[in-house]
Amino acid sequence: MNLIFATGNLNKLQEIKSLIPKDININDLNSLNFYEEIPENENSIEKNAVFKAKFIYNKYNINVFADDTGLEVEALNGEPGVFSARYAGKECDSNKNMEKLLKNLLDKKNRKASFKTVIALILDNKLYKFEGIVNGTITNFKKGNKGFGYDPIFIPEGYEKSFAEFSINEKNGISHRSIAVKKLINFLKK
Ligand code: ITT
Repeated sequence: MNLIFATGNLNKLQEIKSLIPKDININDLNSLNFYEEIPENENSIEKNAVFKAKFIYNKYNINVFADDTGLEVEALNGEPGVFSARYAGKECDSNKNMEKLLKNLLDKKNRKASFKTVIALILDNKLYKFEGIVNGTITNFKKGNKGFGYDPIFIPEGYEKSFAEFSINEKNGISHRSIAVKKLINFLKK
């Protein structure tokens, strides 16, 4: 089976490729000569995932899935959530996003947070959705240099190290993305 993964994020691609069995062939957007950024203007993680998958499906009429992920922090009423990628504004990057988040949590005792991934799959013109959530806490400062995005400031429940201190295989053992991907794989194998 051939599937396009509609992402511009090479870290996600690497994580997902190492979870998907070899008989499911994943190609990225470069294989379609698509190098643009797909807009993410919806008001939920689920809707953004669906938008990204539909955007590519409508353009290329090809089986495709997309991943939208957000970090939801309890003491910030679920922020950055759908704004995770652009939390620190237009010129943001992961460091600026993490710094803003740590600053906003400076006076907060409640450090609870969760990562949520929704994968939207369009297969033979039908839409399917798969969700993965992992609970944890936000650190006081960045720890570790593996992973990507908010990984250095997120400690999953039951652990003492941040996701950026996990190897890719360890992260794939418990992460939000891996929970959603495993549901996707089970569905595709049926
Ligand atoms: P797409 O092309 O797939 O949309 P993206 O990087 O824009 O890639 P998202 O909108 O899903 O992806 O991600 C929102 C933000 O959350 C972004 O800043 C990511 O770096 C971050 N993020 C996503 N998955 C993460 C993970 O597993 N660990 C840490 N941060 C993550």
